[in-house]
Amino acid sequence: HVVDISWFTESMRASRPVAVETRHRIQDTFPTAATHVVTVSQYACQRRTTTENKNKIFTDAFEVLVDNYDFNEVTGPSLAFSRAASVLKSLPWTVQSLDTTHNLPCLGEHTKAVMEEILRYGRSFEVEKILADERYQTLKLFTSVFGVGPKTAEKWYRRGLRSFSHVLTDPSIHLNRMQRSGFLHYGDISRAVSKAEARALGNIIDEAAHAITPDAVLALTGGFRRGKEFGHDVDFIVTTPELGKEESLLPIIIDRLKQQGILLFSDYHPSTFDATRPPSRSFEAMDHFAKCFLILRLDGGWRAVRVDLVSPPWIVSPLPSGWTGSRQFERDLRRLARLERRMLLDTTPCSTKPRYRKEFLAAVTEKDIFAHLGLEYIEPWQRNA
Ligand code: DCT
Ligand code: MG
Repeated sequence: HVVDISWFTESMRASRPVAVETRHRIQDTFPTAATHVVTVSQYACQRRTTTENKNKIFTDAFEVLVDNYDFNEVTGPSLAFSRAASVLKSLPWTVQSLDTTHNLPCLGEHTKAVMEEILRYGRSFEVEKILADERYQTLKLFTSVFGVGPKTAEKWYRRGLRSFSHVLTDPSIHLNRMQRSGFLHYGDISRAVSKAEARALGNIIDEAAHAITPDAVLALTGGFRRGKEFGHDVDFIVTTPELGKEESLLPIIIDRLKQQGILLFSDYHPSTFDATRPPSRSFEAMDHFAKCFLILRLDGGWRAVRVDLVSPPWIVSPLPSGWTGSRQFERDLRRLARLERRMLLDTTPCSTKPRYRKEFLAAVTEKDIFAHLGLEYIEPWQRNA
């Protein structure tokens, strides 16, 4: 009864051949001499990745490199190390020798050199050098504040600021509302949120949504839907089958939370949904639905928690598809659709591009979306890429 068109696909001319999927074979020699062949796809959406990461020693190092490249706005190597980390996270075995990685996708020369160092010395000197770098440390510190992105962090760094007290006492620095809340609740919101806390927040928001309409539907999404024990925030989708009513859900929920005295911060963005916009080709395309970024006070061992709510129209999705993540999983779904299937995956349903023959494939469930893309269904708990 529900039509999920949140993952709009647009197929090109029917005559165009569909690119052949690139698959890589690896010899899995772990743990005994008994060898069996496993194929590992270069796309995260064709791999099953649980929360159990057997190669954390490598992926932690890669993440430092990714952050550092991002701070320097170097996108190629940043993506390369993100992809490499994601491939290693999907392995059910720990890499103990580079010999076992020959046929794994996405591991380039630089990646392998870092892995070699870690295998040999237990650490990477390149990573250690970055960790000791003042600019890296400062940008890492500043971007850990809610509302402070790499641009702002860089600006502060260039002004010679190196610590929170520098920022907070500098008369020339004007903090916006989000940053003020970020500093005010820094201790609390930089502490991980537990599953039990996520559940407690779910009850509060569910109650607020149901007070508006008994038909409201609330679904947990983001990392907690993927089975993570902890998160940096709690993500929810909230909607209702009454057409158009979803527009008013978030403002009323926010108002109610305020009345209850538990709203510490709210940044509401109304829907910017525009049917004339072509689907986005961007990796990072966010959807255009009404959403809000909140800080709520959770009772019982008082603490502040970051909460994101998104409210798409019912027809688009009561299903938590695009917001489930992981980020790399979503990126690779789009990349595979575009490069291997000649389709565009997007949350906005219209393209005016004349060269393309428009054909929208409706999906009722998340499973339909995978099926349209010719993919095996990957459970949310297997999407921790
Ligand atoms: N998302 C995305 N692209 C981004 C950011 C987010 O596709 N650049 C999607 C995927 C996950 C979802 O939004 C929620 O984002 P986060 O809360 O940042 O991620 P998370 O996986 O829930 O991780 P955490 O546990 O740290 O909150
Ligand atoms: Mg999250």
